[in-house]
Amino acid sequence: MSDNVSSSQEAAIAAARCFAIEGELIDTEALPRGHIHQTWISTWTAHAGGKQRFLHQRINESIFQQVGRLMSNIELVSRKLGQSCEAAGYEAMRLVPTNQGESWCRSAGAAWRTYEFIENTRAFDRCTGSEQAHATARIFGWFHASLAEMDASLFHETIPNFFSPGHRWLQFQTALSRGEALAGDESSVGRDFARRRALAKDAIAFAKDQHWLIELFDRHLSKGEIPSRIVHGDTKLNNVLFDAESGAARCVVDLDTCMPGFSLYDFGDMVRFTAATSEEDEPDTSLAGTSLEVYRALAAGYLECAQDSILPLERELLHLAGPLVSLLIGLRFLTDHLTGDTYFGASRENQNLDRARVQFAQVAHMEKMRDEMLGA
Ligand code: GN1
Ligand code: MG
Repeated sequence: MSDNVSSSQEAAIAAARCFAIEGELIDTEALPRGHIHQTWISTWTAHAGGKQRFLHQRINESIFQQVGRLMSNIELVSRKLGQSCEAAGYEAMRLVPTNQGESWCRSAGAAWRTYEFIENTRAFDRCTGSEQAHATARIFGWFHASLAEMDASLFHETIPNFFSPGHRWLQFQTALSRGEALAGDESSVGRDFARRRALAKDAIAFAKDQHWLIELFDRHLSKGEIPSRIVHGDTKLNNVLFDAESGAARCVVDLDTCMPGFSLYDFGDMVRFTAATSEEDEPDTSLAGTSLEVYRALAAGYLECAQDSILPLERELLHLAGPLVSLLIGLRFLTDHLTGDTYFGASRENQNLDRARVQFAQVAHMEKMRDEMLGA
């Protein structure tokens, strides 16, 4: 074990001990998951003689700069879901309080939180078929319905403009123009940007062609025609835990981006990830696209739960939600590629560019299937 790994393991053990967990700590192991936080699982002896596991997360404070606000949103959502999950046949994430009764703590300078580990479940990075897609859309539909009556003013916008299409476009434009200013600069930063931009020429051109989608949604959002609602904000298939035996959807996880947004964002994010025909970072873009069959199952499942609570305009734009969110996430990956992989990080060369190209290939594929998606 390298020094780095063992010291981060020690940090996780020290943090785990700050939470109100009874029993003896037996083991701690890292769980490599998500792009943002560092996650660990600890195992403890339980009173009844068995074992109990917990999930500890070191919160990424360069992204979530106000941890108190982030955790306040999560407390509100998990409490509310806890009240309605049993009747719906689902479970809710359960936060473990610190020894002082708080929802998070600082340990050796870092911010940590702990959840009870939900046993006997599986998460999927790729969808197994229509049935699973339908169950995914239903659990997120239930999630929306459960939060629909909450007072949005209680929530904090933990990452400003997170859902704003115009803001994502501006971030992309800013990255490009900052790079233009460096053009001809012989420093290593200037050369690196020029190299990254040259590699991404096709993706940059594609993004520019799709600006109309951003304008369309921005127009409706700014006029309030698409209403603000509490959303999940990261409705990827792998943020649903499925029962390891029955395969039924059991729990929605990753409540980090629960805040005021718009429902079509969540539906679109479900489409861009669950209906994807490739991995999110597939280097061979000929494999990237969107499955119409999975899209149909998502639309049916979502409408079963949300039909009565969405406006006619939201229903009308449903088929464009997938293209919009693929474009937005693609723009974010591309921006990260252009600015040196500082947000999502990259474990290999050009990973963020590959991620952007996959999203854009999905946008192009959905454009070809627009009539079929409209009819779903
Ligand atoms: C990030 O880390 P993870 O996988 O939960 C990101 C989402 C993106 C997603 C793309 C806070 O989520 O917005 O859709 O990557 N989360 C944040 O895979 O930026
Ligand atoms: Mg997430």
